[in-house]
Amino acid sequence: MARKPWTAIVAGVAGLLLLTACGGGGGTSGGGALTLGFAQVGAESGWRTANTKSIQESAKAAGIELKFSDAQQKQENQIAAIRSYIQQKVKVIAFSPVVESGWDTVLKEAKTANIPVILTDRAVDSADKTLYKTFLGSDFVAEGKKAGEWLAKEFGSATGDVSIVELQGTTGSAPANDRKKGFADVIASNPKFKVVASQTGEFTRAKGKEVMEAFLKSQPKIDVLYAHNDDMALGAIEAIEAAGKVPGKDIKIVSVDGVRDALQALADGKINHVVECNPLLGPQLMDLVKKVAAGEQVPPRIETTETEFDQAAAKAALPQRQY
Ligand code: GZL
Repeated sequence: MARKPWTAIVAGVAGLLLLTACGGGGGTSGGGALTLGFAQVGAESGWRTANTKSIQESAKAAGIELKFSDAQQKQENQIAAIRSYIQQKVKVIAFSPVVESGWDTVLKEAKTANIPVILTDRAVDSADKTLYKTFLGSDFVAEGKKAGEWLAKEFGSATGDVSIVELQGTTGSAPANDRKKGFADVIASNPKFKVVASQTGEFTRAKGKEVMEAFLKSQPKIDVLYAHNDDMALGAIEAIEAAGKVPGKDIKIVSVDGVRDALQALADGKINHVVECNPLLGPQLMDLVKKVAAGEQVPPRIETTETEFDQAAAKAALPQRQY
């Protein structure tokens, strides 16, 4: 076999080193680790904090190099982060869309760059399902239905109208749209259930408290608060107590997420029912990232398993609650 001149061998090795240094065909760091760009919504709630921790810890455990950004609940920041990941030629992009609409342009840019995208937690309303590989998260309509079914049971024997106030999540977000729909579909079956006020509390304690203060001033009678997440319910409890009323008794409260502070309030009788929404998506996400990076087929939608809590279940769950 003809021996290669030593110059050809050196050039070949140099080329290989150069490719590796530049991340080869994209998607690996200098050390060869798979790179994931994750554009997070923000840090608005206890649920989001637990979700971020799960993603960061799982990436480390999976040996995946994580590039992470916090959009402070602004869509323009998430779009900028995704564009930055495209420029950096990451292997996979994942994100939790703060709102459902307005993603087609940037997702088409990722597709053009041959970077697969995974949706976690929240969905988008894009008609083009080829813009992302899969969705990993909860069925928010089912969560809203569970909250409605609890209310229907709790107030089934009530004679007069049941006045409900609703603290919605972030306007235009999938959890706000779907939790509102699921709840409304269930209570529509009984005309005595009346939503007398419904407004966004932006998934935060501070805004939930502020809006609940306004509800308490404007509504002559409030029997129930339906909060799209625990943080808004916990803020509302502060407003209810400041108004001299007893949360959990004068005003019954049903909430969604299942963070530790809400389960404690449930155990203390200040909240009456909590529907779980599981934030610990990290391990499943990393499995999906590796499969997608390898070009493997993945299911179009993967839903998380979750439960709901009454007071006894909350007391039982608290000692082991991770978040
Ligand atoms: C639901 C998630 C929601 C939580 C809120 O999957 O998107 O956003 O219910 C969080 O606590 O802010």
